[in-house]
Amino acid sequence: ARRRGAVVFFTGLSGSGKSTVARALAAELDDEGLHTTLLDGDEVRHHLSKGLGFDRESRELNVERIGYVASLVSSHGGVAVAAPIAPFASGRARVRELAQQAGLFLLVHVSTPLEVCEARDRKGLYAKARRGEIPEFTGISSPYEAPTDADVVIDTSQVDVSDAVARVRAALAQRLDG
Ligand code: GGZ
Repeated sequence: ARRRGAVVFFTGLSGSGKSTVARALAAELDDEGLHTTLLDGDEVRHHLSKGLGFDRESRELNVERIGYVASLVSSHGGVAVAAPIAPFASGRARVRELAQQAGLFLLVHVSTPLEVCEARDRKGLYAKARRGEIPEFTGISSPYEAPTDADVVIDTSQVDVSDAVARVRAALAQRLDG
C-alpha cells in the first residue's frame, strides 16, 4: 500500500511564529526521510498566488490554492506543510475537507496573542497598519477568526520552537500510526 500522506496546516496572525515553526517542522520531517513540501508563505504569494491582494476574496482564493497543492502532495504520500494566516474559518474548512480526501489533515493554531505579535513587530507591519498605511491588516483592520477545531494549539510566547515542533510531531505520529 502507498504510504499515507498528510497536510499540516498552520494558521495564525502575522508575527505569531507560524513560519518559524513550520520551517523547523518541515526540516525535521525531511531529515527523517519523509517527502516533505514546505509551502512557504512568501513563495506562495510570489508564485502560486502572484498578484493577489488581502481582501477577503483574495485571501480565500490564496488559502484554497494552498490547500489544493497541499492535498496533491498528500495524495502522493508526501507531507505538505503550509503556514498562511488563513484568517477565515470557511476557507480552512474547505482545505480540511479536500485534504481529508487525500490523507491526514492536521490544523495547527499558532495562538500567540495579538499583543505579543504587535510588540514583536519584526517587519514593522503592525506599526504601519496602525498608521493606516496597510489596509485590511489582520488583527488590526481585518478579522482573524480563531479556530475552534485546531488539532494542536501553540502559543510561541509560552513555548519555544523545538517544543512547538515536538508537539506537532507527536500529534502527527499518533494519527499516522493510529
Ligand atoms: C495581513 C499582510 C497584509 C495584510 C501584507 N494582512 O508577517 P508577514 O507579512 O510575512 O506575513 C503576512 C503575509 C500574510 O500573507 P498570507 O498569504 O499568509 O495571508 S492570507 O492567508 O490571509 O492570505 C504579512 C504580509 O503577508 N501582509 N499585507 N493586509 N498580512
